[in-house]
Amino acid sequence: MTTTQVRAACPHDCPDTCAILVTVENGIATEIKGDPDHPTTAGVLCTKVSRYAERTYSPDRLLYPLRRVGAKGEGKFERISWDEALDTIAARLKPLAEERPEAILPYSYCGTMGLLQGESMSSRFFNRVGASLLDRTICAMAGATGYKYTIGASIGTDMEQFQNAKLIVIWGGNPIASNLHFWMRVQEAKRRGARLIAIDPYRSLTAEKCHMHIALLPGTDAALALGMMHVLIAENLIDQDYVDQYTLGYAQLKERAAEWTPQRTAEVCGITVDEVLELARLYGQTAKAGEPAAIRVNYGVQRVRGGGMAVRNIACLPALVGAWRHAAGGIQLSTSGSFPANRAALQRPDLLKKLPRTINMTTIGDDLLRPASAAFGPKVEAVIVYNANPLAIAPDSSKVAAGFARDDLFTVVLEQFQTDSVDYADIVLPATTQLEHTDAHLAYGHLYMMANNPAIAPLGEAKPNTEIFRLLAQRMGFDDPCFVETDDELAAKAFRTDDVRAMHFDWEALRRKGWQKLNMPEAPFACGNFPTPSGKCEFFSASMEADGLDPLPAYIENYESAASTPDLAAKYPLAMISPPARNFLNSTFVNVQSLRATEGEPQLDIHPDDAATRGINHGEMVRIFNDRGSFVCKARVTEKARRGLVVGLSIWWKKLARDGKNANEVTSQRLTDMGRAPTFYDTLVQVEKAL
Ligand SMILES: Nc1nc2c(c(=O)[nH]1)N[C@H]1C(S)=C(S)[C@@H](COP(=O)(O)OP(=O)(O)OC[C@H]3O[C@@H](n4cnc5c(=O)[nH]c(N)nc54)[C@H](O)[C@@H]3O)O[C@H]1N2
Ligand SMILES: Nc1nc2c(c(=O)[nH]1)N[C@H]1C(S)=C(S)[C@@H](COP(=O)(O)OP(=O)(O)OC[C@H]3O[C@@H](n4cnc5c(=O)[nH]c(N)nc54)[C@H](O)[C@@H]3O)O[C@H]1N2
Ligand code: SF4
Ligand SMILES: [Mo]
Repeated sequence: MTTTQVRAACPHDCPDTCAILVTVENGIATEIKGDPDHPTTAGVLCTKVSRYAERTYSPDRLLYPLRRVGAKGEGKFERISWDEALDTIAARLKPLAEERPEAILPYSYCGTMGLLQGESMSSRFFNRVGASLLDRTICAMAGATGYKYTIGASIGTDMEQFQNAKLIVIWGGNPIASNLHFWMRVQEAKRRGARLIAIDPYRSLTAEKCHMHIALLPGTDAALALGMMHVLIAENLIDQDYVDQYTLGYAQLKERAAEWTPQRTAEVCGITVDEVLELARLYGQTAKAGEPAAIRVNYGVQRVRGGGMAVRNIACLPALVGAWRHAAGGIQLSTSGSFPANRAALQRPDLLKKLPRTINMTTIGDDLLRPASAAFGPKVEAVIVYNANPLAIAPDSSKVAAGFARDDLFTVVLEQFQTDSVDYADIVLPATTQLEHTDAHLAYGHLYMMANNPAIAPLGEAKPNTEIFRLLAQRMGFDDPCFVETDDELAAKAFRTDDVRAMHFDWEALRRKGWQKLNMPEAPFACGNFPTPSGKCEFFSASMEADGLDPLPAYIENYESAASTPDLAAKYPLAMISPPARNFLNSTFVNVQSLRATEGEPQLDIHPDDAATRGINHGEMVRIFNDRGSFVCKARVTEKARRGLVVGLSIWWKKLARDGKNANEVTSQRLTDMGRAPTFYDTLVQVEKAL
């Protein structure tokens, strides 16, 4: 018997990007555990990825190319050979590529976060074709844009510093579910005496464990941050020296914040004046005492109309109180901007002969149904889906399904499992999992470059995405040398060694060690040096003004709320949010039996008062609906949901739900104030007993 241990990295869309050790016995992966030496992983994997072997060896894996034999959506397929699959695809794509390449659309997101199996060979392929570009907005673009206007880039407090903070504000995040290794640091901080505050409309697993929980109305975070600024300024809790040296626009900010009295803030946010005061004072006084005050803002705040502005306002706070002076102070939204990934070398945008149109992945529902026009260009005639499950995860799902059901649309899906999206494919190509392919990773919660070595041979006839696009390029007759580069050759280009942060990057060394920290200062903005146009933290942003936005922190109401749309709220009085369930990763893992068993079935948390007025008892089936659609699930009557709020933890596979639907039946395709991103948590609904 031969036993080896292989160094791997978790591929999932999770800020923690864990370092993994895979035990392989006679070619079979028998154990998957966290690397005890990797500082943020610390030997711990979440429940989901501890089951990665169960997922990889699942009898449900797609192992052979398939051709659809039933109707679109029905999910009936027959096995075909790779040659036949590739020839069929090339035959459909070639004439389009010659005549109207923009009729071809890639649809991909972060099924894997790998730099190779994500966007490398695939982007080269679509760039060479001249296909429509995809605006990858579905997750983080609103917040990233608001943060960029203010701070300059997605750079923030190092996860490894948080245990030294004296106050930690967890703002619109549920790290116990979605950022476990950060939560481990928070626990350590708590043991050392730190206070924890959660700002979340829902009493999440995390909010439950904090000292203070502010359950504001969804989409009102921008107002809460303005109210905090008001109190900080009025009570002289700001760091005038930091403000003078390293920020821009304080005088205007002061005027703006003056409008946000604690009374007005409390009213808009649906909380008490005391809560506003206590939050601002705890934050300001911690910083004033020379202690580190840290904010972990997460993407939960930015899935509403004013999501970009909300993150921007929150990102102003650390500069106002000088929290950046400490390595353990400041704020983290994402650390991805610290990584000098060499996307140009991997993706080769120079292969584009001219700049094609861009289609926003958030509005895929409408865009698949759009006819050709001068403004839009050709209708979409072929979609190649990889690393994504649009049928389950995109908003306004009935439109998405109608789009993918089009008989004249040619759909190819590269997948590991028969997801809701696979059911609509004409051709299905089996993809390898992280145990079967090579990859290089950055992270968005820590600062380590990561390597993933293949632990086992590909199962069945599955192939890595890179290899599939190499083969497709060959079939299309693309003879550019970049289409024969191997995965190791790609990985060797993953990071830019001309950037001081990654100058020590060497793929051979990285793949042996598994991980390597970037060269980054401990406290990135202790002395200013913000990567903004002014080099300062921009309370006033000329770039925002140029982009037609309010240049100062502002509050933008939800598209749908009792305050902004009272008529709609009369019909649909409950605000619905659908944040991640702990045992799933977006829609990944929903088909893993043991994890689905833990989640039970799709549920909706509803406040006892809201349940009582509708005659709904705990455990009964309910129907959630609005003008866009409806879905059914089981009611969980609980005070975790504040009055007026319902919470459906997500993202369920539609076909595994009783009525074949999920929460995205009722979400809308409307976009955020900036970043062209989705507004999943800006949704009014009504709930009734299901018959
Ligand atoms: N287990 C697990 N982990 C995951 C994921 C998963 O699906 N499952 N998904 C991954 C991905 S892709 C992402 S983007 C991250 C997402 O993880 P987070 O960034 O943590 O964001 P969300 O999960 O969308 O929401 C987190 C919290 O925000 C709250 N929230 C909703 N609306 C508002 C609001 O208007 N204001 C405030 N203050 N809070 C609000 C929700 O109630 C929820 O408790 O997690 C990643 N990690
Ligand atoms: N209602 C509601 N909707 C949401 C959200 C929400 O909070 N509420 N969250 C949104 C957010 S934050 C995000 S990031 C998106 C996530 O949306 P997606 O990125 O589409 O995420 P998943 O649903 O996990 O689908 C990823 C798919 O990629 C596949 N995959 C994994 N690795 C590979 C590989 O190497 N090759 C190939 N070919 N396939 C692979 C997996 O099997 C999986 O089916 O969903 C969004 N949708
Ligand atoms: S999903 Fe997140 S917490 Fe779980 S193993 Fe992967 S990186 Fe770590
Ligand atoms: Mo996401």
